[in-house]
Amino acid sequence: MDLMKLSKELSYALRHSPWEYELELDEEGWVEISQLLVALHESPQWKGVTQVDLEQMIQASEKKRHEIRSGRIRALYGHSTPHKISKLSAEPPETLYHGTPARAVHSIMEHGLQPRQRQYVHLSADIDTANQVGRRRDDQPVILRINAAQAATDGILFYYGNENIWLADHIPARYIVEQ
Ligand code: HQG
Repeated sequence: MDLMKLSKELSYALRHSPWEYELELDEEGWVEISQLLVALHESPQWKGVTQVDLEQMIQASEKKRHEIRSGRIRALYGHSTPHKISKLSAEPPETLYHGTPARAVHSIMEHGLQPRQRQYVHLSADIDTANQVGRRRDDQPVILRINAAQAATDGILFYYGNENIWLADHIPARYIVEQ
């Protein structure tokens, strides 16, 4: 079983297009695994997929993108579905980071970090992660430093994605510094 391909299919279903799989995400993005498996089994390449495969997929992935709990599964971040997934706000680390292509920096320093196509802005807990995120779009991404503690004090909400990723609704430019 190609676990990376399975992970991509799951991210597509659980972040972007659940209706194509006749799935409905609940408020926190969960779906029943049994329903997901019914949908996957309709496709010849996923005919034999089981819950154990989903568990192995999560374990084998370098990034923790999905989570299984009590017979349900969800994507932890990345959503673009129209109904915003609700996340519990949490106290962020003092500093967060964001890796972005050089061409985006001017606009970010003017308008702040915006979620663009997704529901939330994605921030990285460390510079390595920010670099990885930025390299998806630019060989030499710019790493922005976010003064998360100050933003939180001023009332900006942050949400936990996974140990490397934090989310926010919008980060005004005054909390962002070019590294
Ligand atoms: C940029 C992947 C101009 C922002 C990654 C980014 C991450 C602006 C792009 C996760 C802007 C949005 C999310 C502004 C933001 N002007 N550009 N005002 N505000 N941008 O893909 O953070 O592998 O939606 O800098 O690793 O790159 O799929 O967000 O370049 O964790 O699990 O607009 O997705 O995870 O791009 O990536 P994205 P992102 P997975």
